[in-house]
Amino acid sequence: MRFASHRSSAALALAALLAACGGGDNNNAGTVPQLTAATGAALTSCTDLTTRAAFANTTFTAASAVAAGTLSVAGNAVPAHCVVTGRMFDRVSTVDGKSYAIGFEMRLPNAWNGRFFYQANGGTDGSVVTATGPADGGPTLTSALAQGFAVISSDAGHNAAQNPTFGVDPQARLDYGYQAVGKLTPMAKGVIQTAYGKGPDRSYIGGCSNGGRHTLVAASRYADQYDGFLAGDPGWRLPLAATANIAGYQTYLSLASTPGNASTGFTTAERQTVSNAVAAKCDALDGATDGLIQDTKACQAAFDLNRDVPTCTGARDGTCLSAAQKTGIAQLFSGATTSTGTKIYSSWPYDAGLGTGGWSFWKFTVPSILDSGAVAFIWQVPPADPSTFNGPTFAATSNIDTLYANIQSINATYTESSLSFMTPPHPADLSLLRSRGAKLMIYHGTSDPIFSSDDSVAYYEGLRSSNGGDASDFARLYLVAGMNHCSGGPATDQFDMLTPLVNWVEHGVAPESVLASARGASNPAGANADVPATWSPTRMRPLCSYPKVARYSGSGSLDLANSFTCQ
Ligand SMILES: [Ca+2]
Repeated sequence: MRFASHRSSAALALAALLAACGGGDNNNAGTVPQLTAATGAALTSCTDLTTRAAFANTTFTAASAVAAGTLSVAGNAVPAHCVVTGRMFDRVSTVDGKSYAIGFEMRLPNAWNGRFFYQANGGTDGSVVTATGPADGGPTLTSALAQGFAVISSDAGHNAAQNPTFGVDPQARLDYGYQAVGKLTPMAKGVIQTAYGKGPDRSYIGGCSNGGRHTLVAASRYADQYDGFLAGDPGWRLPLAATANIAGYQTYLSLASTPGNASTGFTTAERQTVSNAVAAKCDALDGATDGLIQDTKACQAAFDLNRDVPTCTGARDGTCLSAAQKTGIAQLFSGATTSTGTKIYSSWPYDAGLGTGGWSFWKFTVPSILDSGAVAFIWQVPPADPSTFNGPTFAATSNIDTLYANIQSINATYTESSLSFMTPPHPADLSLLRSRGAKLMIYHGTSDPIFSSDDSVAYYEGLRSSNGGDASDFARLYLVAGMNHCSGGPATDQFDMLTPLVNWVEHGVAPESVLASARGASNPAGANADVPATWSPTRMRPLCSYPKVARYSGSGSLDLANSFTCQ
């Protein structure tokens, strides 16, 4: 309700401003303010923080000094820092009788850069991941902690053993959805104040997958708390994505040559055949036949599954698709629907990264082991009975129309639907974020098989249309050609997007492009097995601010970023 009341007052103020200026586009009046840069400070206490830092509903369990080099990121020693652990809002659920708390750790550099980073984690949370603060979704060469940020990481209100049945408790649902971020943020800023003698000058939040979702939810709900938002492959409509993935799983089961094995409904050889057919139509559209389809939008118009992939005349042998496969797979790429034709989630772009193991894992394995439990316990109303639940059976046999209705339901115990607590309210309205001078950067792999880059494009187009057709003064989107879910795929999937975000927020340097590298053999953060052997292991590309795409200049190495320009 706080958000709604703020929004209406902001709208009134904006209307008054527009009237004074003689009109203009909604939300897009005037230039955005420039925020000042953060200044650093030295850590003044550590082991005494458990007693010095006192906050309501908070128990600090330990604080200890961590020597330089104890942690490393991509072989680089993380500088000396202090780690503080604790939990907030200890409670016993009146619904399931179980104990819950919001567990966290904070890592506070001895040499602090004056900034705070909220590390938003993936999956269904439940683990206090080491708070190094990844600077993008995949294996990175740097981290927020190594760059001098004070970082917090949390389990978002339940532990790993409570996954996914924590959803039986309605408050644990809400903490996971958005409230843990709201509860932890002021506490974390208070700890920083105690540890350094001043609070953070600038605050950032970022993560990939569910962490990208947390980030976009925070951009709507907590725009007053953060100056920079870094959302990777965001599952910003996660319950819908999971339901659509279960629908897709059932389609692949119906096409399976081995009953019960969804991966035989669209085999590795068949997926590579489709990838090759897509590349044949689309790779050169960006000027370079280099295995990367940069012009994703043009590709969707150029490629036709039915026309461009051979139809099997006999048995399936990996070089063709059966007529039934073409119908079923084309339907899933255009977006799984209910029985009455309502699109559940999103379309998916055809891309060159469909033949990878990552694609297979998310489409054929995850519905049974992750989507099923999340839908059954965390999102549907009422939740399933943990004593009789079977994930594979749930994924294979649930009626999709029923799931689609149940994730939008409420009752007297579960008073907020999953689409309310999991997704950003009023996603196209970031007027508070923009008017404060805060900035949002989103990246998304075009071969992501669980959250569609089309859905991030839809989110960004919503921002553009509510800002007179241009949101680039406060929000940018970068599509990563070929990248699977947060990393992997035939892609340049290694990049530091946090540094450009800081430069934009604090110095006004608009990030027209971000430099990205392939993770070939010998990469310090670990090699990506999907990098083709024909590429340099350090191939580089500019990731371009949407709607621009990286186009080949016509000369120069296909492995060098400066052979490409954003157009
Ligand atoms: Ca190309």
